[in-house]
Amino acid sequence: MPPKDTRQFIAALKRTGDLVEVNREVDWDLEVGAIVRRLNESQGPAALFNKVKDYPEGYRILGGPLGTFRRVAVAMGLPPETPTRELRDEFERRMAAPIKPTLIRREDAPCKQNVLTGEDADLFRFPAPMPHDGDGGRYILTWGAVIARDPDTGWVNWGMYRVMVYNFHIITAQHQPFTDHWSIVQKYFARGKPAPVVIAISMDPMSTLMAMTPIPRGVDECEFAGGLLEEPVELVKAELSDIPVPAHAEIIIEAELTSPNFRLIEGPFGEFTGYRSSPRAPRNAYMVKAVTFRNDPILTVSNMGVPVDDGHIGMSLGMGWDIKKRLQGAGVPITDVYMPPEAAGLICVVGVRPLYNGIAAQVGNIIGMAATNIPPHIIVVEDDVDPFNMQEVIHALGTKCHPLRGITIRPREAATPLTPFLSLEERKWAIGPKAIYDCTWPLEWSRETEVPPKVSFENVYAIKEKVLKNWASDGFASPSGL
Ligand SMILES: Cc1cc2nc3c(=O)[nH]c(=O)nc-3n(C[C@H](O)[C@H](O)[C@H](O)COP(=O)(O)O)c2cc1C
Ligand SMILES: [Mn+2]
Repeated sequence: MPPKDTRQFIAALKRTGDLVEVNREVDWDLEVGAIVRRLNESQGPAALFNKVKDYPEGYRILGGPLGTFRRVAVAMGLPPETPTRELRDEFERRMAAPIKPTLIRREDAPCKQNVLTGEDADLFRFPAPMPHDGDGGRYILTWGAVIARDPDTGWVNWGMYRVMVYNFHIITAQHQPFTDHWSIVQKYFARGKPAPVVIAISMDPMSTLMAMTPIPRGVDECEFAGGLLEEPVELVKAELSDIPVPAHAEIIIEAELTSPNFRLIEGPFGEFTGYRSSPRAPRNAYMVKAVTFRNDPILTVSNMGVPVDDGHIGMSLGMGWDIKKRLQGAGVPITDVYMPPEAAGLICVVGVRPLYNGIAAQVGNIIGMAATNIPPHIIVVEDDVDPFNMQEVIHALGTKCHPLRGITIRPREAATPLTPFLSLEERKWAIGPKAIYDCTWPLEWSRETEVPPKVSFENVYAIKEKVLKNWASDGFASPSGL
């Protein structure tokens, strides 16, 4: 069974050897961040910090929850060594079968074990880390959900937004304009009303993964989390609003965005691209109204930066899922889609069956229509290349993509303002170019005289079968696959 809260997830990671416990006292000020960062960059295990400076015994930090595909497998209740493609296939199967949440009683909800309101709702009770040297403050949410309810339809949205502690009862956050969360908040502002918002930290790992996944507008992320968990997510009503909150989260912050003009300083922050690319600036501020939390709360921390971290793994699965669905929905003859986590969400590889000319351009058009944080580099390969196999993809890019005919530039697309290669002006207006690399042979080239034959074991040897038959008895190991 997939773990249904952070504690079960920690126990599962311990069993599979994917967690190291740190029992000496560590500092929330940079030390936790530095350790998690180094683990990310070396694809190391998750870390459980059992003693955090200045905080009571029992207040722990889980660092790097989903920083490897192995840990995603554990979170899905699969064997940790599940190959990436199989893991992704199972992810897609479960995403196709969402399950509606259930509402449980307040007294059964662990997140209500402690309830503090007013002045007592003090954010410094929790060991929010200063994640990177150079960050503008302590970040209480680096891996969690910001939850809001559409005032027109009742639809409940979960999105992931970094949240900085401004002072003991004010938080600041940065919202990219195209997100669902921001569209909901705007509706309250249009009516001159404050927007009630709930922040959930340390939910079960699948719920958190759904908060960062581009689920279509109007659909609840929470139902997909249920699909991935293969059972309903349990929710409970918030203390001060009618927003349902995840009952097994470790920490819940209930807050209010009072007006679009209530802006206080936020950032900078070491971002998912592996750079610090957005400035310290006034951004939206939320007033904290209540905090509720489990006894001995465990804060989950992701430390974004140079790949590979939890966000990159999550984007590979979540954004890959969204793009693949869009391409399939448009009837493009694709073989598969893979977003290599090493490219921090900025490269998407699309495999196609080259049935007609111009498929690469069509792929670019459709991905360009996604109102989401979309990759600026799209590599289109044909069906002799496995999009999951970077050795094959990089070979195709080098050998099949004509630098003039093969690269299509879409000069002014919606872009994330965090994209490091954009000019300051482009970042400010969230606009930038996109490149599509066509690594398919032109259909009009003669297969006999123009397309050069690929000199691979698979392609050129008539005696392939004989070699394969004797391979193991000759003493060779199977070539490592994915
Ligand atoms: C670790 C992490 C932090 C993120 N922080 C932000 C952020 O601060 N602001 C933002 O606009 N998007 C951020 N994102 C991207 C959004 O979570 C993503 O676009 C999500 O789909 C938004 O959900 P929504 O449109 O349902 O609100 C972050 C993603 C990850 C993985
Ligand atoms: Mn959404």
